[in-house]
Amino acid sequence: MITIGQPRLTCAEQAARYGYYVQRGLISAEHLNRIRAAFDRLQREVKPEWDKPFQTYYPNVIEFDDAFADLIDHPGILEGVFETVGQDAQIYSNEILVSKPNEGTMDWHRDKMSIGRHCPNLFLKLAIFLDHVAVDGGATGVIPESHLDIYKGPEFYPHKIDFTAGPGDVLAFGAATLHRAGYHAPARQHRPVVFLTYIPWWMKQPDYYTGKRCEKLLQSASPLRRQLLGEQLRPEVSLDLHV
Ligand SMILES: O=C(O)CCC(=O)C(=O)O
Repeated sequence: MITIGQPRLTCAEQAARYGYYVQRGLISAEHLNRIRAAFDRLQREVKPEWDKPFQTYYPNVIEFDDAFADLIDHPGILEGVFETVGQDAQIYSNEILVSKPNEGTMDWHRDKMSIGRHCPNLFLKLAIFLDHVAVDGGATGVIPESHLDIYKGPEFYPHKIDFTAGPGDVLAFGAATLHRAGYHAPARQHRPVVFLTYIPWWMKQPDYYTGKRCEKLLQSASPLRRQLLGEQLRPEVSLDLHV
């Protein structure tokens, strides 16, 4: 194959350089339909952990329906995650955040700076979009290169990107990357996004993550899924080697 121009950056290279990467149309239409049906059922059957005027939060959704669980080891998702976090990746958290029409925007913020100040992209949060999200529909914003100087905040704001997503798009960003949910106009639909966060094996999962103890998930889990759930590292993955 003849390559003309510059080689494309890998996901890990984009994360290192810009603090985020994008995978457009990664989730198939069939899987998205399953996810939408599961989300409808979730809304009917589960009381959210919190329900604020601008946002509703459902944690640990992978335990609720296989449509969500099947995202954690989706080959395209793992390609970027393994490149960026490493072959020893596991889940840190998994939730759905529903943005709702609001008067303003969420504040720009960074996640888990105890991790992010040392190794920003080893705490990698993936936003997985079910539907088209317009620029005024609660679009997730990220600020390129904001992970490069954690002591700066407002100086970065003019350089924001509001991510206008399509169905099945994935936006992945590290802990130190400034991000937020943007303006959500009254006429726009509620905006559910599945968030999956991955960390390396040696980092601690939080207490509120319960997938590791979920019998239903563990019973049928492949060795790869057991690792991702945080139960057992795959035998072929060694923490003493870098691959
Ligand atoms: O809902 C969004 O688009 C942003 C979510 C967010 O800021 C977060 O998960 O920390």
